[in-house]
Order: sequence, then C-alpha cells, then structure tokens
Amino acid sequence: MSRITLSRFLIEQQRSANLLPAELRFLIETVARACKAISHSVNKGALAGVLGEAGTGNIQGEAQKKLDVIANDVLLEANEWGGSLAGMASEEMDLPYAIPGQYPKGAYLLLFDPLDGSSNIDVNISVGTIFSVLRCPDGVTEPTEADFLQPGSRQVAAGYTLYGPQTMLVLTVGNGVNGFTLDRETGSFVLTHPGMRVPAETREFAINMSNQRHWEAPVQRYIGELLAGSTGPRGKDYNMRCVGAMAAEVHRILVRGGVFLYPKDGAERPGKLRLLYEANPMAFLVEQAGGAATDGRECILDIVPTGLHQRVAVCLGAREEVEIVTRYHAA
Ligand code: P6P
Repeated sequence: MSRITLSRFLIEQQRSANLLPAELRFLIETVARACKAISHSVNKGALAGVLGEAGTGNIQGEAQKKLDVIANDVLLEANEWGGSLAGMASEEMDLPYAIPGQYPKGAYLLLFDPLDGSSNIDVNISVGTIFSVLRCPDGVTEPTEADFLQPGSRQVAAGYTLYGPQTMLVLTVGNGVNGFTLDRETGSFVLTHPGMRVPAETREFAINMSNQRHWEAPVQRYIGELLAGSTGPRGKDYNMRCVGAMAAEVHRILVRGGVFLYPKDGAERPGKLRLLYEANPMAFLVEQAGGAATDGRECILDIVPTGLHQRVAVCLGAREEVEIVTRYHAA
C-alpha cells in the first residue's frame, strides 16, 4: 500500500471534504515542519546543550526550560512569514505575537503550548507541542487579546505532536482524527493511525493523586470508585497512569482508551491546565474521536474565555466516564 504523507492527506482532505482552504493547509504543513525541528532538538538533548533551565520565567509563574524557549522561537519563526496568520499566542508569551510588518497577514490565529510537559525533558520522558487554530475575526488585521478569546467550538484545526519513542503528529480539521508518524529517513510525517477513535471501554485513568486532598467531592467519589475496583460499584479493576504531559495522556487515551482528569487543585485557581492552548485543542481532538471533555460541569468547547492564559479544570476521554463525572458534579 502506498504511503500517505501528511501533505498528500491534506491535499486529499482539501479536495474531498472542502474543509481545508489552501491557506489553512499551508499553515498546518508549516506547523508540522516546525515540529520536526523541535523533535530534532528534543532528540539531541544534552548532546546539543538544550536541557535544563533557561534562567527565565513565563506568565504562568513557571521557570522556563531552554527547550520551552527554543520550541517557542521555532514556532514563531516558522509561522510569521507565510501569510496564513494574523497573530499568534503561546503559553510562553504574556501577550499575543503580532506578525511583523514586512510580512502579509492571513485569516487565522495560531495558539500553542510549544513544549507541553517540559518538566519531563530533563528526565527523558515524553513531551509534546499542542496547537489550536481559530479564524481571525473579519476585518481584524491587528488582533488583540480579545480576538483570541473564542470558545473552543470555533476552532478550525487542532493537534499535537508527541515527542516520544516515535514522533507523532495527531490532527483534526473537524473531519475525524488522524495520526502521522515521523519517518526520519525521508523527513515526512506518514499516515499510520487513520480514523483514531477513543475506545468505549475504559480500563485506565490518569490523574495526579498528590492533589487528592484538594479535590471536590464529585471527583473524590469518582476516583474512589475506580480505586475500589472489583470490590466497589464499578465491579472491575482499573490501571492508573500519569505521565506529566497532557499530550501523552491524550495520546494514550486515543490509542487504548481511558480518562484523564486535572480537577480543581486547591490553589486559588479553577485548575492548572490552560483553556486556549491545552484544554480546547485536546477537547476538539477527543470529541472528534468520539470521546468527551468537560470541566466537570460544562463542555470545554462551550466555555467562553475571559483571558488568554485562563485555566480550567479538565476531565476528558471515554464519553461514558466523562458523563459519570459530570453527573456527579450535578448531583
Ligand atoms: P502536574 C504540563 O506542565 C501540564 O501543563 C500538562 O501537560 C500536564 O498534564 C500537567 O501540567 C501536569 O501537571 O501538576 O501533574 O505536574
């Protein structure tokens, strides 16, 4: 069977589904090319002197890793000149990034977490890049923060690249979810996981148990039932995984099922994960794959953002499990 590369897949999507204007196709290919460069740096690690702290902090109050800054710069430099974008926003930048005046502006806004789970990088555990694409409001050529504050239901594309044993790009343009594996010999992303679906049966859950004392009662109840396993109301045993990178949690769920929760964790915030460039793109992917994603009470994709770096509680994965968690919150 001939290999379908990302470029061929996107052209065929453009032809068949008419979901993919040329400008958006070009944008996705550019993001994918940037992720290849990030993958190269991630894979070199200590050999390229890119591990460790950058000595700077971001608006999240987090110490930046060198690769956080490198990945952010790679995405900005790859995407600023192509003419697809009116602006960009990143976990690593306080304010939106204006396209430099010498470049043409386009119809889209690109938002990203350039290196999700970056605390894993120094211990050689998977990290990822998460991205989301919105339309820039009509007539806006100098987008402000307010222009990015669109509900996740308005995304036209979303995806992540997971830098794990394989480098994989997983993408939706609103027509299902497809996974591509980077062939380092040819430099192409090759379609290896067509039509990804969240398995209905859940055997695995992911949550950071160290925050348990902060969880609200519905989450205590839900996780308590999973921990009770075959001796409890669920009547079966569950496995637990927690990787410390949302891209890895979501990828595992797309491949072998399960549920991931990052609930309200006690600190004066609704949750840790960022709505615009973590929760929204992942919710779009998971819903496109037949799963569900809520903050415990409402669908992630329906939340109207109030800030560029707004945080939300997240429960995503197998639809049946998310519905149980949401029901417990409503009880
Ligand atoms: P904790 C990474 O920093 C991240 O934003 C997500 O990718 C990940 O799921 C979560 O935070 C991990 O947070 O508090 O469990 O280390």
